[in-house]
Amino acid sequence: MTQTQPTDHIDNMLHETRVIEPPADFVARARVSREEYDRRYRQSLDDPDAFWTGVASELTWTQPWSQVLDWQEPHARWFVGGQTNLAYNALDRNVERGLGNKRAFIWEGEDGEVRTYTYAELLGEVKRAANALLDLGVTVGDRVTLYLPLVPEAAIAMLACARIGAVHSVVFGGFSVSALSDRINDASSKLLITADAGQRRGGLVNLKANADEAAKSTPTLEHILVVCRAGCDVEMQPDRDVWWHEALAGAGEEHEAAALDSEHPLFVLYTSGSTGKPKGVLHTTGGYMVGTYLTTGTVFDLREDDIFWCTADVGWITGHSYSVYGPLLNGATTVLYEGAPNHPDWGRFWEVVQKHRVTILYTAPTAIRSFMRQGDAIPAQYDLSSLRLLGSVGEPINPEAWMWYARVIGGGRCPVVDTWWQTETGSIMLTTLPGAHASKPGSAGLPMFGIELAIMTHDGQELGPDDGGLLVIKRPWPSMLRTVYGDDERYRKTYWGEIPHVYFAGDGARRDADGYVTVVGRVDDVLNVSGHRLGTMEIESALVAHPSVAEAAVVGRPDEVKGECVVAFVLPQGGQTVEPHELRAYVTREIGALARPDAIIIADALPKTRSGKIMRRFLRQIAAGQPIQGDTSTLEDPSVLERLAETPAV
Ligand code: 6R9
Repeated sequence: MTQTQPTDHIDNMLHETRVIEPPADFVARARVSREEYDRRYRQSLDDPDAFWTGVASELTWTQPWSQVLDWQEPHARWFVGGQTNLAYNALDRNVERGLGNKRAFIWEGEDGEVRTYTYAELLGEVKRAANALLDLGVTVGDRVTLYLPLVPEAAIAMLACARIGAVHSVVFGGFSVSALSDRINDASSKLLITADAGQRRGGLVNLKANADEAAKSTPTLEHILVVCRAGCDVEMQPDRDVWWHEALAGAGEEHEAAALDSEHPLFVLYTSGSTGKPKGVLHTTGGYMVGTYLTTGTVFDLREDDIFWCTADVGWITGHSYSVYGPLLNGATTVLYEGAPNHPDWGRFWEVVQKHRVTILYTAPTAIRSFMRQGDAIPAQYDLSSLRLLGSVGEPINPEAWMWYARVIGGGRCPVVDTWWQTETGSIMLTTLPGAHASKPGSAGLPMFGIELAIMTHDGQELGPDDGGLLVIKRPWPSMLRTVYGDDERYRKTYWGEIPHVYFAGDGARRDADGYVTVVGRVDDVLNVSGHRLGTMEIESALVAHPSVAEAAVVGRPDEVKGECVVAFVLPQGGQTVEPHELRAYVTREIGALARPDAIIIADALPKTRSGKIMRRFLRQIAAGQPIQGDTSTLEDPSVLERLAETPAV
């Protein structure tokens, strides 16, 4: 790295001008060189059939496709007519090519327990789990909800579903009972896989108790399969509940992966949108497989002896694509860590890196900023010399955090890739390739192969260099979402209806003269709190469901560590008093702790237009403690703003 000065305080991405060349020795060994990127990128756009045929042919298909892409806007079918199995490609294929004794997973529990699985062992477990699912009556196309801590069984269950053609829907273990039951009902899941409890910061999260509560209102559920993680004494309902270990012990050892159509649904993953309830983003088999395979190998410059650690929980898309599917498809060794980054202390991540000799670390800006706050002395106590490449994902990374990550964690020798993508895109869309491109801290970089993007105005005008606008994608790509589960109209409207003929990502961005794209953040009513997407409407509906709340408006406020935090303006029901702690507990119960408001402002009125629309723009300014800017004349009562600005948050 040419520039590893201590960070200065120019921390504004719009004025960031540093350019950091990748280290020469990294460039010399890189899987993709600059010329190679240029050549392959050009081919991917000029002759996409040839390009994608080349990538997909590196994997095993039981029946070849007859057409690479069938695009009937806004619906894409990739590798049409082809048949394959993702779990086969992730496991059997690697065993067949001699990787049977290679470690697939190194799992570490929060309590320090370590379990490893070779490819052959993992395949054996997945075959048994596949048979156990079949024994419970799960068949091809059925939905299975997973509500688990980050234990190996979570990945095994995902792979077992993929192996038999059941559609998994992973619900993050931090979500509440009602969030869980809503997701089970939306997918009409037949089976729920959970654990007795998860371990978090030394305490227990009683997942089974939540599952029991949720199951009271989920008529489609037939069974609950329970992983014994914490050895808790949980109530098992006869006929309905089955222990995971017993089901697997009783299941057959042999299982042949089902040959599935390329467009067979692989999973649903719920994510927040700007309106209404969370959307079930649907991904299918062939395209998702090809997208995660390609990006994991090239973006992370993966080689035989790498130890790859993506710190995301499998409850999020990053965990799906880069803790489980992408690394396994590449035959890599992956670390899974169950716990929190600060348990028992802020050295925990670095202890994991040191202990398992992690070579590639992929984590989120919010974690990096938290570490940065704790100072350089903590990571300095650990041997981080095994690291050779660092990645960032989930939200914009501010240049100061980028520089700290490169200097303190990467020792000035590791390139940093800032990867932009979404639950909907399935795999990485924008990044620099570590041995091919210079980095510009704060800017994600260039499009991945096959990704053609533009920055546009709302009315579809393409903008030139340095103009801020909306990030759109101009053609389909293999790992794109196929629809919103059960609501194709919402799919059309949300992603292809904002601007004609392009995919609308919901992010604002700008591109510089070198083609580097800087993603600034959401342009819709979606907050990004510690890298997790939350809809303001979702939190508002949780708040107004409380009996003492008449109205609520939620906005984001910039936060040094979380990126954004939740600020709620709450109007009490006539004459009632609102207890802030009660509201926080209520939101936690309705959605989960990640949605709990950081600040609550009890208001006597909200700023509304004459037609009754809440002007969130002004609320954002008030929440951030900024002076009110903009035209207030459309407000029914502009004096509301002053009163709100003077009301202290609680
Ligand atoms: C993978 C993931 C997607 C939203 C996305 C954007 C933000 C993610 C980013 C980034 C700037 C990056 N985002 N990565 N913004 N730079 N490198 O995070 O998926 O949970 O669906 O969130 O996150 O706003 O639209 P998801």
